[in-house]
Amino acid sequence: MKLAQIQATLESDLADVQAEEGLALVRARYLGKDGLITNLRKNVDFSTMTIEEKRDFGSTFNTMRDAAEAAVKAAATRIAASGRNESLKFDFTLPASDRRLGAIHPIVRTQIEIEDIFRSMGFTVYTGDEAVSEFENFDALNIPGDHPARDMQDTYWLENGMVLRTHTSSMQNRAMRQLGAPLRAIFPGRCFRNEALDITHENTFYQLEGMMVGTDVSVANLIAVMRDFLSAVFRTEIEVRLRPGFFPFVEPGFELDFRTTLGGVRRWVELMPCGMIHPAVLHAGGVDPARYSGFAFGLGLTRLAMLKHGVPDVRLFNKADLRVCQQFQATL
Ligand code: FA5
Repeated sequence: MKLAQIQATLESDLADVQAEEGLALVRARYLGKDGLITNLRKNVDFSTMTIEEKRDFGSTFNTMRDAAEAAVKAAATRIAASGRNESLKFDFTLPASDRRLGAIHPIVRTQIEIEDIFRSMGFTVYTGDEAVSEFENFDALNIPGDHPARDMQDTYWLENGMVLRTHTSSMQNRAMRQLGAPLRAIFPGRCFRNEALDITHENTFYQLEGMMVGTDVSVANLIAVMRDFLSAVFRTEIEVRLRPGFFPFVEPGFELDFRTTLGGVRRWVELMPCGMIHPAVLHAGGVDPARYSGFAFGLGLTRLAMLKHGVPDVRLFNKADLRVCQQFQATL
């Protein structure tokens, strides 16, 4: 092959190559031990050449070899910059270079914060099951089969007779049986109701239940714990008030409101039902109601996350809409 021909094929071979592996082959073909350019020198019979001819050949050869090396180097740079180096294997041990790593979901984030606050007040975090027995979800909570309160929580029944828990109160019985009295525990988790969906109702949402059982636990303890807890969540002094509320598993039962300045307006916000645990519920959990009393509350964790982060529609939480998620990425 003539010099000009070798140069031309080298250029076209380099233009075609897309990966480091291919480039190594091209380099070997021209500049390797048995390469087309290398062989040009091997095949010359220097014995028949004058000194001048030898000098000319040496200079032409060196120029050509250096130009070929430079062209191979330029191709290597191009391949690296294109990011299409197929010969590179993905190394899972490398540290992440992309800092957009995602963020903790605002509900989970709120849950973690609340767990920390309650742990600091001596509460245990207790997780339960999402599928529970009818007994745990209803009967143990003083809601027998014919009780109208069952209709208020439109229930998903499983074929095996169990239910997708409609509220985290379904953990109360199990906690009393397993932990015994006295106890302080919270149970965060997902609940399910066959609801008509709107901006405040999802069929899958989070609650965070809490209970404190001891020898002389009173409504005053309930108010104090709730006030401290909410002040820690909102990082400002919070006032609370109780209004009467009805749930078969508490007596007396309350709706708890809190007051703070949200969105520039100082107002009462309805937050959670709570009350003193009904003696029948203590009894069903193996706790002697003559000796122990306690309070329980059922916080709408999803609703609290909405309040805390100004989310206007509960359905946004379950939609996995990146435009929503990315806002939390920036703020959390
Ligand atoms: C209960 O579920 C009771 N178990 C709470 C309770 C616990 C009372 C302990 C007394 C003692 P309720 O159905 O009101 O109560 O639900 C409690 C909270 O869960 C509501 O205030 C609301 O914040 C939230 N919640 C209820 N249904 C939904 C829903 N479909 N979507 C989102 N949040 C909901």
